[in-house]
Amino acid sequence: MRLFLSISAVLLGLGFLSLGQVVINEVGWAGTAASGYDEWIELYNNSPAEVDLTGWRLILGQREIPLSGSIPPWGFFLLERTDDTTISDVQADLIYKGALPNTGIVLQLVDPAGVVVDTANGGAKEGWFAGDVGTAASMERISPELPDSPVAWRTGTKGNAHDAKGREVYGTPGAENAARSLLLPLECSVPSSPFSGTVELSWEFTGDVEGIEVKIFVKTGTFWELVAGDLPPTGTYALDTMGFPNGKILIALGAFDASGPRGGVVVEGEIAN
Ligand SMILES: [Ca+2]
Ligand SMILES: [Ca+2]
Repeated sequence: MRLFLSISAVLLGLGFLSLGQVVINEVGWAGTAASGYDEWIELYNNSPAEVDLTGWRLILGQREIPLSGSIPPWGFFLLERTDDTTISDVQADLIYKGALPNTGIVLQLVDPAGVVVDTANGGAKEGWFAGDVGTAASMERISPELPDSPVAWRTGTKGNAHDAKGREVYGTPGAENAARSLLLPLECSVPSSPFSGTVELSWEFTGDVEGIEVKIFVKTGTFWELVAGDLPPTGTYALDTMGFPNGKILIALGAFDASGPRGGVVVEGEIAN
């Protein structure tokens, strides 16, 4: 049996992972040009219904931030660290305390029932999946439907917002991510789980695929591991599952240009060899 999807399709239960209503959409972990301490975080409501954030929490490593207020349908929620001048020309929805160290941490978004509905930077081996200290660039999710993984985040570019000293922010605090406009349509097929022996993945990225390299990552334990790179925009790959332990496996496949991913998919399955 083969499964097909486009990147916007929601096919829960078929192995292709998708996300809930509210996601961690952008992480300004490097601060701004004005100050490395001027960090910020953006949430996004990827649904047609307003979401009341009462009882929700955002966990930054060891620190827990209680959320309040609400996010409008298809709207953004901007958290600024310490004060509202971090992003000087966008009003914060919440001011928080706590650091996002350059060495990387995992962010978790928890709903009132205690369910972790999203993460950011989960399983990163070191540092952050994207973002840059030199330009104080953010880590932008390329699609609110793509689960946290090495194929889900791209480094922010110079946008319209300004920092505490009036300089342009590398990122899009409180506004649609620039990375989202770069998304390439994808068709992907994966055998149905459980997996055994060799699993054949096939994919086709369309659109402006000049310079695109496909990479495949696998997560069976704590960290994502790169298992293949330098693959063409349309291709197949035989993943040998014999080298992995039996149990849960996540497979992430992404189309990368020189600056980061421009589309991808995350598949969840079970290895039973
Ligand atoms: Ca502000
Ligand atoms: Ca944004």
